[in-house]
Amino acid sequence: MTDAAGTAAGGWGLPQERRLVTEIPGPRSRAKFARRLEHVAAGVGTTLPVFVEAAGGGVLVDADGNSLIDLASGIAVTSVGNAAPAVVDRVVEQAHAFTHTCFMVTPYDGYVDVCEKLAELTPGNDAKKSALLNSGAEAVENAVKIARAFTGRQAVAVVDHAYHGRTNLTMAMTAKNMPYKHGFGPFAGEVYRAPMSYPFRERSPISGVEAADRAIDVLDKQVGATNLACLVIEPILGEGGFVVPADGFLPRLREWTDTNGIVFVADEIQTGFCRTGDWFACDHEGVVPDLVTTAKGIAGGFPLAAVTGRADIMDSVHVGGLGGTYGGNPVACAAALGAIEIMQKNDLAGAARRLGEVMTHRLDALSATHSCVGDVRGRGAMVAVEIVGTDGHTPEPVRAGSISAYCHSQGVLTLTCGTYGNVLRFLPPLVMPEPLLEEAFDVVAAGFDATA
Ligand code: PLZ
Repeated sequence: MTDAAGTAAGGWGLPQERRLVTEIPGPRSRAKFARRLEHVAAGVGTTLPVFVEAAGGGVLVDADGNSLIDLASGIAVTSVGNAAPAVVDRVVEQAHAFTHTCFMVTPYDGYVDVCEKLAELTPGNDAKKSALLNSGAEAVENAVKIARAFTGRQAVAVVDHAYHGRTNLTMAMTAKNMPYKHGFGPFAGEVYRAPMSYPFRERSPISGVEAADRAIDVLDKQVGATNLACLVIEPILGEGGFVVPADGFLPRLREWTDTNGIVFVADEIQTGFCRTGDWFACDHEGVVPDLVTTAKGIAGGFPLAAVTGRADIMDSVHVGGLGGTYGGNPVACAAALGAIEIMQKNDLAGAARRLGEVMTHRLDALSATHSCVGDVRGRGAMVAVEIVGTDGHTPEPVRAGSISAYCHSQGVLTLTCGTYGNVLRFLPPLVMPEPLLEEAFDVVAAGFDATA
């Protein structure tokens, strides 16, 4: 067991094991779920209806005493492990000192400390500044505000299969209709979509640079580069299916935005903070964005998000133009400082690479024996498998869902994603003990067999 996993497990005494004592969900979870249905709006979905009562390291313990292996991390959030002691201790200490002042009313150190860390850790060596917010969607909204203020332009470019959030502007920026947008329009204007590099679904092989030129052509012809305030792009698509663009795609887009005075915004909300085996996914190809949006992994489960970028761009907004009541809440900032400390001390980027090797190895083996495996892809501990029909191409969301449901029934929490809903994605906490990850993938493999 690694130091990080040892700390996470030891601190909270939760055995790092899969343990089933009832069917999933068990009777207590089912009773609680009935109450949930009575009181919680139907529009709020549920992936797996077990009620969690404790979580630590790589496991979730439910109301019936089942211990599930966590391959979701609350959608790429608890990278440092659930209830990581370094996070919890700082949170408790901060909560005893004070819980809120509103940074715009009276400032405090934690907010500034997080901004200093963000300047140090995000790509690029220019002077950088940050603004702190509550959610990923809010960070994306603010990045667009800042880009518009800086450029004096209005248009926003995004790509096919993108996911940027559920607020009105970010719904417009998100590609997928169901469930994110259906019936919720009208959407914000001045958002334009360009083709993405999606190697597995290209009709014929196309390089990253060619795919970028295809996107640039659409934006040049349909919007005009000089009308664009920003290009907002996830360096690896998250909800859209863990799509890794072909090498050269992001660098070519970066070059084009630079030449045309367009602010390049990397949405690293899902990919950031060691998830992909680097601090940020942009690091892999040496791409330095103008602005980076972060959230999720930043604070070990507390609601915190940020826009970080070149000081001259960040400072182009008038005083009072950015903010919000809770943005950079002191307790969330304390959590972030604890989470970042764990990532640095325990080299969680290295841990992500090792976990990624285990997962990729297991999925490659499945691909040799199961024709439904269309594509195995991802980077670091952000890995996915795209499930297809016998033609090797047609998306099979039902099969992906069945495999996921099998995993759930056996005590392994998996997620699906993708425009076609046919992608199984794996996001273990980066402190996951390797034997536990291997056990989880024994279950995943059995799920492929059981649904064949
Ligand atoms: N940008 C790249 O991944 C959030 C969404 C889950 P919020 N992804 C999980 C769901 O169904 O709502 C996300 C993301 C990227 C932005 C966001 C939005 O972040 O914190 O959920 O607002």
